Amino acid sequence: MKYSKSELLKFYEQLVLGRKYEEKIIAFLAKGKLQGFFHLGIGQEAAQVGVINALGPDDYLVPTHRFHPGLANKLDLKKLTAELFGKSTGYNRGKAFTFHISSKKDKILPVNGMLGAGIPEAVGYAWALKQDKKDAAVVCVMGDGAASEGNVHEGMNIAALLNVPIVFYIENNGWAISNPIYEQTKIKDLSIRGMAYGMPGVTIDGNDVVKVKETVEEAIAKAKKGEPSVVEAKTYRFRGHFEGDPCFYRDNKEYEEALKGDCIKRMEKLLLEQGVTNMQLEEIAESVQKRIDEAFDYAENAPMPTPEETLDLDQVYATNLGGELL
Ligand SMILES: Cc1ncc(C[n+]2csc(CCOP(=O)(O)OP(=O)(O)O)c2C)c(N)n1
Repeated sequence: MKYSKSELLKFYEQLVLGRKYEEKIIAFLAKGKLQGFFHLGIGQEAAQVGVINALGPDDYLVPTHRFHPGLANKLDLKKLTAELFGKSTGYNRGKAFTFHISSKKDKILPVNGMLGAGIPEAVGYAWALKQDKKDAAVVCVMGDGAASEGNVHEGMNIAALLNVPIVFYIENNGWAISNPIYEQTKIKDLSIRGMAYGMPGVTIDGNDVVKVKETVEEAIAKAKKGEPSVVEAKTYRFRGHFEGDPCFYRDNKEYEEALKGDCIKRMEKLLLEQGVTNMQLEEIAESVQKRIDEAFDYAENAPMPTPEETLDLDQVYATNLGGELL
């Protein structure tokens, strides 16, 4: 194994942080302490944590509406949580909520609410990096459903043509709301779509955090040399499309099968084989839970934006452009 025990433990900690962060969101929704439309990435932590670890300090990320486990590991947990609560100390002063959180400082670009429409925007960011001769790339995340939108294909085509530094990262969780991947497209691996535009593509196991990190790292290095590509990470959406979705359309057997490949259980098995004790794993889980609880306490007690702040159109505009307002 190329990674030391402490490096693997760090991955484990990040996966657990992503999982427990969203479990806390579920608990708060159930208590009515948090409101809104949440799309959770439970089950998809490795596919997100791997990407976060592949990014260099100058690289940009365009996440999705389901990227909380990744963002929890990239951003300040208190400011992130305050944003989910719509508070004025959140990343975007409560104006972005879960969908559009962005941070210039952390190079997190905003998500476009129109599925797939953000992909040509991401290509534009990457093209700007190239024009400015920056040694940096954009990782543009999208779901399997988004990958079938027309905008994505326009974006991929122009990115390949202009050799812009971008990685198209498809986080394939098997479902687009109630539409399973096998009813959406005839192809088995979405990464082959790159071929149509003259770009390489690779499909990987998205529940293997190390594999995701290494593959995206390599794709970023190539993107910086003017070789964009497609990476598809196959994973599974454990929850419904949104919190409150009863998921009647999905066969429970499929879900139960997917649980066997849970990325956290896999990492636990690997660590135990390497001599890590259950006690060590529990200690990690406890310290992560403490950080999450503190972030939620902070967010609950943070001030709401004032009416003046809410109506400040400059702030609304800046938020939509990915401006960090604090
Ligand atoms: C243009 C457009 N059509 C439909 C929607 C509604 N919508 C929101 S999420 C979603 C499914 C997305 O599926 P996928 O890209 O696989 O991502 P996932 O939600 O599974 O992470 C749809 C259809 C939208 N936001 N924009």
